[in-house]
Amino acid sequence: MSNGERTLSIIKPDAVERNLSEKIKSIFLKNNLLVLDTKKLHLSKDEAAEFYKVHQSKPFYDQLCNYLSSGPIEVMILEGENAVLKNRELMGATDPKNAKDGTIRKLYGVSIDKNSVHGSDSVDNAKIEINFFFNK
Ligand code: IDP
Ligand code: MG
Repeated sequence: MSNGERTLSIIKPDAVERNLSEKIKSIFLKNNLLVLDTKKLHLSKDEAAEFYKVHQSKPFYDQLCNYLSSGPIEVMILEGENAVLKNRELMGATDPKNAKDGTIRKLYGVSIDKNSVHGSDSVDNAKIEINFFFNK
């Protein structure tokens, strides 16, 4: 049975490397986002480029793809009421320097690229991103 909105979360290489996965998941659970499925993997640069292709015109695209493919990541499907927006709020601003107290990026982010987590930015993109990793 499923009755909530879904979103995709990624724990990025900097956070996997520091063993922050369980701490980050506990923030989701405390905020009523259920972790429906999870997998750990290491993307190739081509796969990272495919995942981030919406950013291909940005000056930081190459750096972004190198970074996401630099080490293991953990991807998960989160489900709950307003999951997309709620996850974005829990993540905090893209640049950890601007993230509010208590957000994941404020707590754990190192820099604008090593900002510990990814989250889908809309319901439509969540579907595309979940399908990219989980085929569902
Ligand atoms: P988001 O992750 O908060 O949704 P986006 O604008 O979608 O932010 O950018 C995707 C990722 O690209 C960010 O998480 C960040 O790691 C990286 N990024 C965004 N803007 C910059 C930048 O100006 N310089 C370097 N990296 C950036
Ligand atoms: Mg984004």
